[in-house]
Parts: sequence; structure tokens; C-alpha cells
Amino acid sequence: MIIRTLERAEHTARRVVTESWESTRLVLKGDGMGFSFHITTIHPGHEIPMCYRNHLESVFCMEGEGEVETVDDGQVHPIGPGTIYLLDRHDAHILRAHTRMRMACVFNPPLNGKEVHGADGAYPLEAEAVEDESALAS
Ligand code: 9YT
Repeated sequence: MIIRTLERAEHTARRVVTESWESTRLVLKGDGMGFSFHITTIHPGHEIPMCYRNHLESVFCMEGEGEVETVDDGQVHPIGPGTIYLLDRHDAHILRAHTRMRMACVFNPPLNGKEVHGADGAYPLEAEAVEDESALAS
């Protein structure tokens, strides 16, 4: 069994910080679970275009208010606490955070550790893993 806490993981290389979001990746490919699990914060006022062509992602909103737009049909769906959206079709989408949003995200296949969005809004399938596994130690 593996046990970790978010509080400790935030002080390791599991925490990835960008201008518009930050994410602590509590479970990664190296854990052998077949998925990765992240606690992600979206900063207020940001609009993030994404399209995970290499991954399926589910996103459960725990806190905050925002919306997600599916690019193909322009539909806008409000997102708030208790709502989950499932990108089951590698959907191109735009997430807009009206307030600070806290999300629990699951990726299949799992992320290696250091992925950030490319220009196409995707994560590469075989991104660089965290070099020093001890940097992940929670
Ligand atoms: C909601 C979302 O997908 N944000 C981007 C960050 C992602 N969840 C991650 O890499 O942890």
C-alpha cells in the first residue's frame, strides 16, 4: 500500500506550477496504478485551452466557480463544486475560472510527472519523468 498526503507532496517535485494553474500529482505512472491523480488549482480569471489527444481525463470540481466550453460545438457548461466533466472524446475544450477553482483530476494513461501543455493544448504521451525519483518522496 502507498500512503501520501497532499500537504507533504506539495513540497516535492510532484507539484507543477504554471502561470494559470498549479497541480500536485499525488499518483503518477511510476506508482503502477494505471492512472494518475492530481489536485489542481486553477487561478481566478484564467482561460485555459486544452485538448488531451493522448489522454482521457476526468475533472471533479471541489471548490470554486467557472465554466468549460467544448470547442467543436461552442457549448458552455457551468462548473461548480460537485460537478465532474469527463473528456471521453479527447475533446478540445476551454476552461474558464471565474474564481479560484480546486479540482481532482484523473488521467488515463497516467502522467509521468513533469508534463505541461504544449502549443496544441496536449501533454505528450511519453513526457519526461521526474529524473530523481527521490524528489517525489512524499
Ligand atoms: C483542469 C485541468 O486539466 N488543468 C490542467 C492541469 C492538469 N489537471 C494537471 O496536469 O494536473
